[in-house]
Amino acid sequence: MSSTKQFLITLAIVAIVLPSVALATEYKVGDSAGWTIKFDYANWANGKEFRVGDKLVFTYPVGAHNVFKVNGTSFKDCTIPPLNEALTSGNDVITLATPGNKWYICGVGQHCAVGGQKLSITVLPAGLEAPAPAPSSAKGVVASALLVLIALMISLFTI
Ligand SMILES: *[C@@H]1O[C@H](CO)[C@@H](O)[C@H](O)[C@H]1NC(C)=O
Ligand SMILES: [Cu+2]
Repeated sequence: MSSTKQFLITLAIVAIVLPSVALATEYKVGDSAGWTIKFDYANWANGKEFRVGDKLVFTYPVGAHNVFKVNGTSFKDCTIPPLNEALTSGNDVITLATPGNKWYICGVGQHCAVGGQKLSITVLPAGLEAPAPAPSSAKGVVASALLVLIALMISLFTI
């Protein structure tokens, strides 16, 4: 096998493997406000594209808040799970492992029920095969570039 061909095969493999790594995004929940009460997390999540492999980072002063992953019913009703299920580090990183709807609430006092400290997101599958990303997003540009690269590889191989 020629070294050019080996190089192209290596590139093709990188192009296929890379997206799941390079395109992972870390979302700081609430941006500069962090994880707190009286913040519109529905509005914060609106328009964002969460994918498997992306991370959520909940930041707050230790003891002031916590994070529970709950189901849709508990989210709606602000039902607080047992305290030993809470994330409490003040810098809680959650890697989104599966597609679907995910719900997070704060279990301190009435923060969820009264303070609106609750986040609901929809996680999309990882990779390029999922619904087309918005063309303006950086992710979309990188993904498109990779698709072009892969198409180029295939055409080179068939010459
Ligand atoms: C949601 O979670 C609560 C508390 O863990 C549980 O009692 C309830 O059965 C769950 N509901 C569904 C629909 O899974
Ligand atoms: Cu709280």
